[in-house]
Amino acid sequence: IPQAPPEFKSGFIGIIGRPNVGKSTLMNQLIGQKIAITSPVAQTTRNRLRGILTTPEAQLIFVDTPGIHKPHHQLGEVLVQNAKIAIESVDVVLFVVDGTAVCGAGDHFIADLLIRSQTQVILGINKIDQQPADTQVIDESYEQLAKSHQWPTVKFSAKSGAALPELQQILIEHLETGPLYYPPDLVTDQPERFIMGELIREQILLLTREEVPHSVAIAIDKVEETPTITRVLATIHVERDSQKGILIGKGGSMLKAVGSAAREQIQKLISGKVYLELFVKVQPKWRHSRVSLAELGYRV
Ligand code: GDP
Ligand code: K
Ligand code: MG
Repeated sequence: IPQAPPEFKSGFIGIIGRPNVGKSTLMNQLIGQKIAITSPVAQTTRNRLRGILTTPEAQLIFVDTPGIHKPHHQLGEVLVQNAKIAIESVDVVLFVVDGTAVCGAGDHFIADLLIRSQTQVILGINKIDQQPADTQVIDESYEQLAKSHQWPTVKFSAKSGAALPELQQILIEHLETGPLYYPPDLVTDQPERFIMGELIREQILLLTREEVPHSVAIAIDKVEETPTITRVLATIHVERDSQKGILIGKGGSMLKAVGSAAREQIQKLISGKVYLELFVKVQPKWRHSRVSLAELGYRV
């Protein structure tokens, strides 16, 4: 890693917020590459994932986190615990809220967590591209929150990119001078294999019925590079036979749809041709077992 110039700024920025406020979309936009999967489904993001943005003056290391909500089962508790650790271990928290709705109980729950930590907070109001014509009530609800804690506020759209340069500038202003933590051309701390698995999971989230998505875990069994094509073998673990049935679909149609969409995404990721082969395996109740969670690569 090259040495940073004298005035260079760097640091870790935790992206925190309720599910579906656009945290992962924002990180992808800021770093300019899709490394975090996004979808309208809550709990799309399971692991903490770093996205790295290096400019001539700064290196911003974004930590994307699963949305914070009240836990219902063991995976949920692990997710909230990880979010709390993320808050403590970063230099700045970017608290993302949904600008299309007023500040709600879920936002206040997170605000309480943030106040109890010592970390500097910046309030980010997202989705301004979709705000209703009269935003006064919405704006006031967030202004009140920001004012009582003296949080700087930025409004932007992760989707359209509006005001993201301003957001980036404010974030840099709140970082201290520091070293390059990662090589300037690196965009994520995760291995390519992990992102491949996530891109497969994203298509399952987008294409299958509600009960399936939360029960899947992807294992990349093999990545074989030849001069012309990259061959990827992956296993989709589900909890029940019925979910396996849904995932495979009539005559294999669902698995085929998931596979061809995921293949296109993986091709973009590696900028090359991909042959993707998917298997489905039933592994009951993996969500409740710490051993299985660890085996499948989740931090427990
Ligand atoms: P996360 O759960 O907070 O990581 O949210 P995601 O990034 O997965 O996004 C949740 C949904 O909100 C997706 O359907 C996104 O396309 C959508 N979304 C994210 N940012 C914006 C935005 O700026 N404007 C609009 N209109 N939609 C957005
Ligand atoms: K989501
Ligand atoms: Mg996310």
